[in-house]
Amino acid sequence: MTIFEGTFQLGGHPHFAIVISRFNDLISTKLLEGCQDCLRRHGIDPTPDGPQVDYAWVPGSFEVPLVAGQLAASGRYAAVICLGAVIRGQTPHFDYVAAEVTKGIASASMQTGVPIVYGILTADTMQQALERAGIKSNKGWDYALNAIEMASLMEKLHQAKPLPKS
Ligand code: INI
Repeated sequence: MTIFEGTFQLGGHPHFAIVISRFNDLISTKLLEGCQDCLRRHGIDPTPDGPQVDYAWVPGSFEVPLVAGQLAASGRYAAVICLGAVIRGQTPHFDYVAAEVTKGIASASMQTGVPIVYGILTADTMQQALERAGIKSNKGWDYALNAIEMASLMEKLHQAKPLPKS
């Protein structure tokens, strides 16, 4: 039987899109830096005026799934990476935004068949978010790595020959 597994070296010049939420941009811009650093070190040119990565900025995480879904449906990208931060406040707003962005990204990925990486940090405090966006580690790096692995895996699945009819 076949074992399908993604790698971290992509052939050709695959295109990626990154959707970034401006809300809590102290965090999302740090995630973006980590994400770009990982792409660059895996041979993908992340420069905004370059040929390989397109960027879309949205007001908040709630708006991320719509834009990520449209980009994925365009068929132009090997993967779409979503970056944002939802931080708990004094009201239930956090729960609504976190739930919708999570469901929305999963649903857009399932509907389009394109990997859409869930790079939305959810944290109880700004301190927790900062620790994951550069102080201790930078999850943006991991999100880019997930995108590369999924792009590679999906390419292998697409190339697999259909099974013979029994
Ligand atoms: N958007 C975020 O990205 N993070 C948050 O923590 C957040 N909170 O808590 O309010 C947030 N709200 C804005 C929301 O994403 C929409 O942009 C807004 O509701 C307009 O649709």
